[in-house]
Parts: sequence; structure tokens; C-alpha cells
Amino acid sequence: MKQAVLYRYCLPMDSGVILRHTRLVNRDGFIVELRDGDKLGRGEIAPLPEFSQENAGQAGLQAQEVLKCWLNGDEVDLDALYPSVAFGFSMALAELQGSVPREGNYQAAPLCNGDPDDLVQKLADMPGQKVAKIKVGMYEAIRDGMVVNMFLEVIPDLMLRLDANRQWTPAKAAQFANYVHPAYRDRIAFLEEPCQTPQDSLAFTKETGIALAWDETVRDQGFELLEHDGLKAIVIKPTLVGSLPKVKALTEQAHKMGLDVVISSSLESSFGLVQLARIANWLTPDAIPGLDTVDMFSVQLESVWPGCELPVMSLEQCDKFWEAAC
Ligand code: OSB
Ligand code: MG
Repeated sequence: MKQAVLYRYCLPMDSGVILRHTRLVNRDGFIVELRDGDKLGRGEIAPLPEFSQENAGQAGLQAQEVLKCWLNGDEVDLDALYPSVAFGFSMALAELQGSVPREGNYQAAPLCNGDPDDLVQKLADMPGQKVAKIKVGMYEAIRDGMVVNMFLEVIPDLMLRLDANRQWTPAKAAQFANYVHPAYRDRIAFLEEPCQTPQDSLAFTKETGIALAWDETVRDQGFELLEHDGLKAIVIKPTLVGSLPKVKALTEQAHKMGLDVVISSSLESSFGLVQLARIANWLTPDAIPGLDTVDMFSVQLESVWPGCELPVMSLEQCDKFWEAAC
């Protein structure tokens, strides 16, 4: 017997989570659950407001159609689905087939959202290579440059990942780069999306020698992965990119080009984050994933993120939005 369930969740966030222009008070999403005989597979479908093209309502409706097809034994074209639906459904299928190893990579590159003291403490507790991520581009470029210098000076074995989210004009980006001590530039593992266009970002990396990573660019219409001088890594957010087979193919292509791949969160619940940690351990065993986002919630869902002490809500406590069997 085959059975499919869609659970709907609405999880309260920590106060003050801002996504681009809006404050995210609750995170809305779905957990898809597939059963086939005694096998079980689950995945999370959670479009991210301000980032996904689809909203939770649209994703929920499409997920129902997909699950009906699956119950009927019909072929599902993953590439025709919304990325969030393609990812959650394909992850559930992969779990059902036992193709994603259980072990996860729960090392995180701690995120610094403003308070340097916070980050210094987190890094002091970090074993092995210290890697942290700082958002830049929100304040003065010179201030960003000062913060980067400060961290690299205070913590000599620290490598930094920076993310400007396409906030800088070429002039602002140059201002930032001029402020970072030349001897420290090699300890910037990469800077994600410094400029408003990929062309400007490529020019920036060429001029400054600061390594570049694509994040938004990976999701641009018609994106094709090409080698460029200075391009060091790509960030893959599966909820925004699409199915697990697509994520795997893109990862393999990037690795062949010698690029690092960082599996990263789109603010999935702890349930989805744990699955992303498993995907990261499987597909990118040498890279620390970008999954330090569980603390943006005020509850976890079903799975506990290692070391996180937030209360845990179970799937049984969620609304069963839709179910069917055959
Ligand atoms: O700017 O990369 C971003 C999460 C949700 C939406 C956008 C972003 C992020 C992250 C996740 O930064 C954490 C990470 O990539 O390390
Ligand atoms: Mg980014």
C-alpha cells in the first residue's frame, strides 16, 4: 500500500528576523511524507518569502497534484515543478529509496548578524578550522572593511566567508576592498555576490584578488556554470534551486571545475536543516555547509539540530493538510 501525507506547519520565528524588506514573524511550510509498504520518506517544502517565486499556498496545491501522480504510479517531471516542491518531494523519494546516507555534517560556519562579541564567543568554542560568515553590504562599505580587518586580526586562524547579497556598486565594492588589509585578503575564503551584476562582481575579483562565490547568480534565469578567474565557490540553496538530482548534478559539475560547493539554508525548519546537513555530508564532504540558521526560530520541528536547545514540536502536532492512499 502507498500512502502520502502533507503536514502543514507554521513556526514562530525569533523576533527580528528580516528578509530583504519584510520581517518574518512565522515560517510557513509543509512536510511531505511518503509510505510504500514499510518504507518511509520525508521532505520539506518551504518556499522562502522574498526569495522564492512561489508562495506556500501555491506550493501546497502543486504538492497535492504531485502526490496524486505518485500514488497513481505516474511519472513526475521534477524540472517542471516549483523549486521548493521539486526539492521536498525528491528528498522524500530519495529517503524512501534509502539513497541519502544518514550521517550529517553539522559543523556550521557561524553567522554574524551584527554583534561581533557573539561571533568571537562562538568561534572560541569551534574545534578545528575556524570559519565564520559575515553579512556585509548593509552599512557603510568602510565599516564592513573595518569589521573584517578586526576579526582577521583578533583571530589569527580564522577564515571568513562574506556575503554582500549584490548590495554594492563597483565604487562601493572598491571602497570595501581598499579598506581590507592586503595581507588579510587570502583569509577571505570567498565573498558572495559583491556587486549588482555578475559582470561587475567578476571585474571586482579580478581587480582585488578577493575570491568570489555565486549565490543569487546560480538562480538567475538561464544560468550556466562557467569557469572564471577568481570564482572560487558556488552556494546552493536546494529549496530555491530545485530537485535533489538537479542539486547533485550541479554539485558534480562544480567539483569537476575545481569549485567549492556550499550547501546552504533557506531558513528551513530544523527538520529540513538536518536533511540538508545529510545532503552536505554526502555531496560536499570537504566543505562546511551554510546551515547556521536554526536559532532564527523559536521552536524546532520533529528533528533536533545537534546542540540546539529550542523546544521541539512533533509532526503529530501539525495540521494534516492533505492525505491519500492507494
Ligand atoms: O543571503 O545567503 C543569503 C538564508 C536565507 C536567505 C538568504 C541567505 C541566507 C543565508 C543562509 O545566508 C546561511 C548561509 O548561507 O550561510
Ligand atoms: Mg548569500
